[in-house]
Amino acid sequence: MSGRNKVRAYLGLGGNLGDPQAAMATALAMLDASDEIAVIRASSLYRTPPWGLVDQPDFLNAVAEVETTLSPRHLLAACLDAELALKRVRTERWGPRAIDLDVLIYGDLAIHEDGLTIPHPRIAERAFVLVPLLEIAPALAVDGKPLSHALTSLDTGGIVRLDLPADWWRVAP
Ligand code: A4P
Ligand code: MG
Repeated sequence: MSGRNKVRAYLGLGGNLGDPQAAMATALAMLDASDEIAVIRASSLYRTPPWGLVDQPDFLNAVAEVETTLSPRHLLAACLDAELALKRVRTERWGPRAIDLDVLIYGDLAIHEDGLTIPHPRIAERAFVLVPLLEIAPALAVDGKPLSHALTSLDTGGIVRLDLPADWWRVAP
């Protein structure tokens, strides 16, 4: 990746069908293989109770910190390409999925466009995003507000950190 216009971004990963750990590892390896994206680090994997539509299996969730020369829209496109390559079947909203990739944060940009909202609008409502995000970026703030404050009002019960090596995502699944 060239040194020009590198932006730090955070991606949210989740899945609850098939082998989500393998799907997330493959997705991160695919993004990292692109010239325009470097995965700097990934959080631990967490087993999390389903949010939204609760009558479905537990999820695995993680967050990755990346550096990218892509625009926000192209970064989202790369995430959607990785999802499609992993043959995610799109069914009901908030329903079960093999892999879901969200662009949580892109530098300090705020974007409200058709099909693209950054920071991701529901970060502060979701312990399954905040717990892994704060693990790798404890001082992160959105709109000048530390995200660690948002976590204090959320229920983190049932969220379990998996005891895996830090480079779980580099391990060939
Ligand atoms: N889109 C706009 N902005 C963004 C962004 N910043 N990142 C658009 C990603 N996508 C963005 O996404 C719908 C469209 O949103 C995209 O095509 C893109 O153009 P989607 O992933 O198809 O829709 P979705 O995932 O069904 O809905 P949504 O609202 O994105 O849901 P989430 O946030 O993905 O939540 N419970 C636990 N424990 N863990 C989970 O991971 N995930 C969900 C799905 C529900 N419950 C969960 C979990
Ligand atoms: Mg999504």
